[in-house]
Amino acid sequence: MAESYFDRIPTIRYEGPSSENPLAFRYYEKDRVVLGKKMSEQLRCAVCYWHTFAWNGSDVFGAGTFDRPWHRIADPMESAQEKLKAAFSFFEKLGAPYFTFHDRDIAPEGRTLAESHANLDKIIDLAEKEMARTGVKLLWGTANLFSNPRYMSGAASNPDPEVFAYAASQVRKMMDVTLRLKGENYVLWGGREGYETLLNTDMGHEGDQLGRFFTMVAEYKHKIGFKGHLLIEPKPKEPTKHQYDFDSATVYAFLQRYGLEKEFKVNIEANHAILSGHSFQHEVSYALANGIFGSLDINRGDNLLGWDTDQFPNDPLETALVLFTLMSAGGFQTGGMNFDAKLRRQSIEPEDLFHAHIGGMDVLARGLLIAEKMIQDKALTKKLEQRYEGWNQPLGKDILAGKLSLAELSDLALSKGLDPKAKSGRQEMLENLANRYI
Ligand SMILES: [Mn+2]
Repeated sequence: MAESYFDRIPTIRYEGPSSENPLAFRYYEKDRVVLGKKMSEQLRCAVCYWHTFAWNGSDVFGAGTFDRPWHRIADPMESAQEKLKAAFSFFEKLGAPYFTFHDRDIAPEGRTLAESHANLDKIIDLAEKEMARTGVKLLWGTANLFSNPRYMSGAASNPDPEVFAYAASQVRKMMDVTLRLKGENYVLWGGREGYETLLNTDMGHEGDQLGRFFTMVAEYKHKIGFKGHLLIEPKPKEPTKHQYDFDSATVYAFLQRYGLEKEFKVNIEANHAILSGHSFQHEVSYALANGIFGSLDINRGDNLLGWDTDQFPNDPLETALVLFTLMSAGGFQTGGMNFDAKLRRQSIEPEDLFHAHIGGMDVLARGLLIAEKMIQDKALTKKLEQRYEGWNQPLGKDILAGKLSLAELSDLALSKGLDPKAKSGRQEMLENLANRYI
């Protein structure tokens, strides 16, 4: 290619909220210190390879709409090299500190498993050089255990143990690659781990298979000395009717059943949270409360559509409330904000990829600044603490310390003639208060 795909796009810079330049940040100011760290270090934004460089804009009704030059190259390895060059030029111009990928996004599947591994090694040699050249880091790696028809009945939960073994080889390889590239986490998304009908599914058996797979992954992590977190990404409904990793609570129960709750955390996606019937903030709060919060796939769904639309985030209040929850708990450790988000099919030009990511990073930055005000003012936190203040009094403390039995509490309620009065939850007042920070 004589001209690179993103040549006409300038390096994106911070110009402040009054800027009218659509190819500039209005809030994302990477070195600005927010809550004790640089904005770039608090948000840890990552660009995903699959939607942004591998997907061609196709949907179930029609062909790809994006005319990406690397998709026109017939030789799959040459195409992968051009895609890699374009991807790193995108990361550099955008100024995103991290990226994420599946094995099959970055290098093509070969005729055999061994050839697939060899293809991956060749492209990873080049990726390693690009990472050194640009300073862009790997937030996490993962293996695609869902696209190839061999996985149509699941990977680890497949009725055929040979498919399980094939998946094990892919995951082992990608864990090695993630370690080599100093990736900060390793992700497992259930993909096709789930079922359509119990007429052909032994749910208990498939659970044991999945538990065994995760156990092997945890053992291998320790064997190779990978220090990052292992993350499971909950998702309901799609692609199978019943997905085993439905939501954070389901994942946590599963991990506890197989004694893996200290080995895995969750990678929570905004759109998946909505599809499971929760809010994004609920899923984040649940994971934090149970010590399994890991990382975020940042995107949004559509209120009118019941599937995974994976749109770029654009709601400052929703983002601020999630960041308020996360930052109040100390923020990310090894996780970050991965844009698992894709353009609409009609957004066909190179600059549309920039508009999408600039908007996403700006809404996160704005949300972070709002969350900072909420945390510093303490008004919301104080109201919450006041609501539970009874638990700091002797009765509440004794209950939680296990000093009173059910019968003793009953005797106490009767002897003191307890008659607790209902207190307002003040929801509307609190909603008004939250809106004042915007
Ligand atoms: Mn999604």
